[in-house]
Amino acid sequence: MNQENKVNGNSKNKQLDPFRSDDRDKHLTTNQGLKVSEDEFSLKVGSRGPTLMEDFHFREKMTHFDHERIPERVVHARGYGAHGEFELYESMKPYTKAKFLQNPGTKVPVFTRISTVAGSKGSFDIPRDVRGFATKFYTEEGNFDLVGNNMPVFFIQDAIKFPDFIHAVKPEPDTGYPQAASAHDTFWDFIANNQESAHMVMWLMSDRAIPRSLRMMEGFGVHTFRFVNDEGKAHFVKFHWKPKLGIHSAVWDEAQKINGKNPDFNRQDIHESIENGDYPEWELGVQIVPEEDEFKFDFDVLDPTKIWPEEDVPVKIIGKMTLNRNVDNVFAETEQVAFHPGSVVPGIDFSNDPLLQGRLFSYTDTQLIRLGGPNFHELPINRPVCPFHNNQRDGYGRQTINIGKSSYHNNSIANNTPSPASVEEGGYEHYQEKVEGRKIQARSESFKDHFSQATMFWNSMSDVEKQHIQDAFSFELGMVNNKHIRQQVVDMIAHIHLGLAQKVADNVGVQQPLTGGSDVSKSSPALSQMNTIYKPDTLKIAVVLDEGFNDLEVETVIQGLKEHQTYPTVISSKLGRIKGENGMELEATATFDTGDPVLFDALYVVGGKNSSKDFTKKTSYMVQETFKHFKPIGATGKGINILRENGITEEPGVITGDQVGNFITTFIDAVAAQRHWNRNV
Ligand code: HDD
Repeated sequence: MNQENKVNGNSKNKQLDPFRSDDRDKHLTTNQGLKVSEDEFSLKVGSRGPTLMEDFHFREKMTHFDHERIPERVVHARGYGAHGEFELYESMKPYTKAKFLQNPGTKVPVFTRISTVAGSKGSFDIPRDVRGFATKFYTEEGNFDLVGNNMPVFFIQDAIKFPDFIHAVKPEPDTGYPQAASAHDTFWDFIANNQESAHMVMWLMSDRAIPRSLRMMEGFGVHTFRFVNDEGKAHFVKFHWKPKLGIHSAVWDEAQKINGKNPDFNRQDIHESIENGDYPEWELGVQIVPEEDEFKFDFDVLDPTKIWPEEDVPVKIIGKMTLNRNVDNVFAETEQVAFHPGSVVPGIDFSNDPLLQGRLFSYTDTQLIRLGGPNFHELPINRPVCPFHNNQRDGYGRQTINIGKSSYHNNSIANNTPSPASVEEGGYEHYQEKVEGRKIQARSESFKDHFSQATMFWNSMSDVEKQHIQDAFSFELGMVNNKHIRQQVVDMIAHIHLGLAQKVADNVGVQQPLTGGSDVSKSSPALSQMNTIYKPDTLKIAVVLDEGFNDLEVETVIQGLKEHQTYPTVISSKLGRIKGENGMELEATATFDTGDPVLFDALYVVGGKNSSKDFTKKTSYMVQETFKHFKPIGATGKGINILRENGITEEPGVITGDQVGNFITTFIDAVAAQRHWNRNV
């Protein structure tokens, strides 16, 4: 743990401190504080006799253990959480009275949990899936939770369908599989029969669904919210998180392999980054639309299957979140944190998006069963940093000791306190939107165009991204047993793009749709990951070397790589010191077994003086895999021979060099580019 952070905690960390317990160098006690003298042998009648009920330490220890598990989240079960802070760059005063958005420079503590959606808690990190992106801002006016995803739209338009959708994507009920995968019959059956999902499915089939690093993906509040200023005027607003390292993804073959080689790949990456002081950062952006413009778009601003194209409504960057402290205890913090899109502060309000409206019910309800009662707000991670007072009392696990006789309103014995605050005193007032209508259960006409933005998404992709989407559809539908479902989905894709539907149809053995297509020609360049930020910072480079390597050269290269903020790892046939030709030693911290190429962002091949056949064979495997996944490869000295043997020296993103200085510069450029798509793979 970074000591500076541990010591100079923000207000949330200071609040958490009294709850932290360091058991090191202490005596073992029972929960009653009694010192325990024996923790290996239960109390028995003679050393070979039966155990006695009287052994209170045994009973307490075992009972606690028996009750250690709580239900996992019904969705978003697998998550990684970290603390940090949000700093405001630009005042939002014209739009919202939220205090933490008034004065540039204001900092508030945050806790962010990033999750996969469909898989169980023990599943793997890079399934093809949406990522949850939930942030709790601990503000002086109470907690504001921005409970979003890494995709800006959703599968359904009304929350009443959420249980159906989740049932469809979770493992099938009669078999219990597949785990953490949408590539199966029930998911695609749902999609084909609920075509409002068309736009979201395009995102799910895109590279966005397989982020290489959680530090390199966007976040979105998805719904339209409202900002309300101190004059009571409202604007519609959408929230965005923009990663400072850009948006980068794995390729599918690589992702599948990572899930086997290191199922914790994403969480380990972000955990280690924070430990190394490479704090992940996202800028907060807002898109703001005046209420008067509500009907100026060719989509409904309340529809959660629609984006506001950034070229039409620019994203204004207003602040930055930095995650700078890992949790001390995953259960106490990451598992027990309870988010709720309904946790807002004065100046932030909801829209009538029917998905958002339904979510406002679901989150407290789910915490009641997951966290076992109504007092989960008292758990240290969930407490606001400002005081809270009300007449709610009792319930399982209650911690607050409320003093006094009165626990009701109105009262006279406590001077009618706690008392509601006026708006001027900071009391939350719901936005007084005028709403009239009949009570009906129907989809608004303005929610019925399911395909235009799906086509816009397709139009916005580069050729490589289009190919990936086509491959993803082909893979996913290829896993669907029921031919009828495959046909239905392909017919649905035809409404997005006929050519895509026809190619997928060919790949999955169903009839090519002959009609369909779309006349939407609009595209939004901001949707393509190709137009992102490219930096070498924090990328991991495998350095493969053997005994007798050219140590002077390698030392300079490794030094150069470090100066460009990358992380070289020496890999060899065995762990430990490897000797260079001039006697210099380098420590191999991974072997060919533990350092699979899919776990690295780039490869630097050094080789050795008299490398064995086995070394060359294993290095060749690393070269081939790295090459196939379009990742940068560099080689110097004997390493160049190995690249030659693999016939790839002339390919894009493959850098060979005898002049070390030039080599470092060109290799780093190739590393920063991350993927070299125009290879002959
Ligand atoms: Fe949800 C968890 C995000 C629709 C019901 N959701 C959950 C989490 C995130 C989201 C990030 C994990 C929070 C954490 O890390 O603890 N959910 C979304 C987004 C949605 C969305 C961005 C659509 C725009 N969710 C949605 C609907 C419903 C729910 C329509 C139900 C009506 N979501 C839940 C839940 C969860 C949850 C069942 C499971 C665990 C939890 O709440 O705390 O209540």
